Amino acid sequence: MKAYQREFIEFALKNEVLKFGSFHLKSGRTSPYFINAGLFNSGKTLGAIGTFYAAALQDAGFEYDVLFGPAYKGIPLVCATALSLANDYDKDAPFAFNRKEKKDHGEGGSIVGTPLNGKIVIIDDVITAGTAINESIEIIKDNHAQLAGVLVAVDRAEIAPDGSGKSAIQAIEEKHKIEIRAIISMDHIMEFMEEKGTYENELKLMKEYKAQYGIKK
Ligand code: OMP
Repeated sequence: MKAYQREFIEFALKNEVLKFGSFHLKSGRTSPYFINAGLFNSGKTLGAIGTFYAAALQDAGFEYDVLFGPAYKGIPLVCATALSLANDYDKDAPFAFNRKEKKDHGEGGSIVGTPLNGKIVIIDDVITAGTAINESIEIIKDNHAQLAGVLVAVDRAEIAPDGSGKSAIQAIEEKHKIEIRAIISMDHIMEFMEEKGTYENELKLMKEYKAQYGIKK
């Protein structure tokens, strides 16, 4: 685990973005942990999350023209990432996001910001079963742009609910011939818990959840 990944976990715990307990997921699964990126909800926390995304984006080495943050949670994330790229890496990355409702007056269309042309990297919060990411990929296709990669904060590393036995990420990577990168994965969270030694019960539940829904490597 890299230093920024450990810092991200500490930061997420401190801001209760990462919580342990019992959570009902969109996929119908009941998870012993949850990531609520909506809690990066102040200037300082958003500034910090931007630096984590930018570091992970640099690490990923994607070649891209535009960063795309899907509505709603991806919008502040893509803005914060672009700001950190400018401030910390002297990179002026164009970015865009979508409206959930189509506008038929004024400038029209559903994309706000720079047009979705060329190679696009999606910046989003969490991947579980891949539903949200697949919706974003459709938007990129509808705009005749090319998908260059996906960056999320957390890869929950779970098998897709389609019965294929593949991970949600693997299925998307193979279908679109791209790479999906994350600041951290479920394994990093578990490694952190092992290191701390104070999460005995929570870690046991994480292991059980992983055995049931985790990707088989
Ligand atoms: P999928 O669309 O199944 O990949 O789930 C990803 C979405 O689920 C995220 O964009 C969130 O809306 C939500 N989610 C979280 O925010 N945090 C989690 O830890 C788990 C989920 C989830 O419901 O799976």
